[in-house]
Amino acid sequence: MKKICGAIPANPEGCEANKGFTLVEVLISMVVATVLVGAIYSSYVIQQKAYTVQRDLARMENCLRAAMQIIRSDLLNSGRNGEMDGTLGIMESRRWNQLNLNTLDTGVNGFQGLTLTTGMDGDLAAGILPDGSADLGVTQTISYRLLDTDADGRRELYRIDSNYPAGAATVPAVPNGVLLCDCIDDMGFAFAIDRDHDEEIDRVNAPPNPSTLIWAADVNNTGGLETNLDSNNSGTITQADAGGVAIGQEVAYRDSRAVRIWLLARSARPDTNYHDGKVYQVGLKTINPEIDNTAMFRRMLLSSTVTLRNRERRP
Ligand SMILES: [Ca+2]
Ligand SMILES: [Ca+2]
Ligand SMILES: [Ca+2]
Ligand SMILES: [Ca+2]
Repeated sequence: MKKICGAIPANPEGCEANKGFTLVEVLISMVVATVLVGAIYSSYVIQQKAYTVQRDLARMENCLRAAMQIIRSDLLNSGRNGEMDGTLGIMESRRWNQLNLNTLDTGVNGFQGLTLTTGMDGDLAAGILPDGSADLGVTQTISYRLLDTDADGRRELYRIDSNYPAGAATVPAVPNGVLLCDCIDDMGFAFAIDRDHDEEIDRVNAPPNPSTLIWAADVNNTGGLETNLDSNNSGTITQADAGGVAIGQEVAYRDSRAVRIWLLARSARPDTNYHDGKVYQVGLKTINPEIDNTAMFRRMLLSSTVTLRNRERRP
């Protein structure tokens, strides 16, 4: 018959031992628990990091696509109902300082912008529209600029609209400006042109590809197009084009017939487990993250071409 044992003294003779855990067992349990909690925590951290990266990428992509859509739409409307005398349409695409709206800058802090105009209600001349309403002869000037107003190393893309109330600007330094994207690394534009006005976009007939388009840009920042960015006539603009080749006499923006747009976004935070070995071409600029020591940032490049609709009439 089993004896019921009291609590004290422990394990008197004849009693069935009421064993607790030994110190070794407790230590082993603690080690196992610690390892388990550690594994669960690292798995949580890894998942959290993956989630943050995915969220950042999704945000960049949404931002890029929305901005591209707005730029495309403005380009399609540029020069609307306008005369082909240079008073409506694309005005300039030069490099501007990232801190000062009115300062041209071909250096490292200079970023390519775009300015275009459209007749708000007809053309520049006041008069009566076909539907009988008054044509006030009002124009709308829209500029796209990259600025780093919050000095975080990434550029903010602003759409500056002359018809937008200056008092309602989102940033005081950018009157009439609306912030489209705050994650931009760089922006670029190139222009397909018709210099001889034969209604055909001008091409280069040279090896290796006959009839490649001239993609002109204002590399010397003078306000006219003088450089073909596709200098090796490969049909694409890459680092191998080494900044482009001269096309002879400077071409006015009113002779452009299509616009190529590049938008490059960059993640907010560096990722020490990530290495970007790609080289990006954004218009006239080559961006090599390895050389810039920014290879731990994720980037996303979006490019699109707009054929300008409002170029059929000439004075
Ligand atoms: Ca910034
Ligand atoms: Ca032509
Ligand atoms: Ca020029
Ligand atoms: Ca090329």
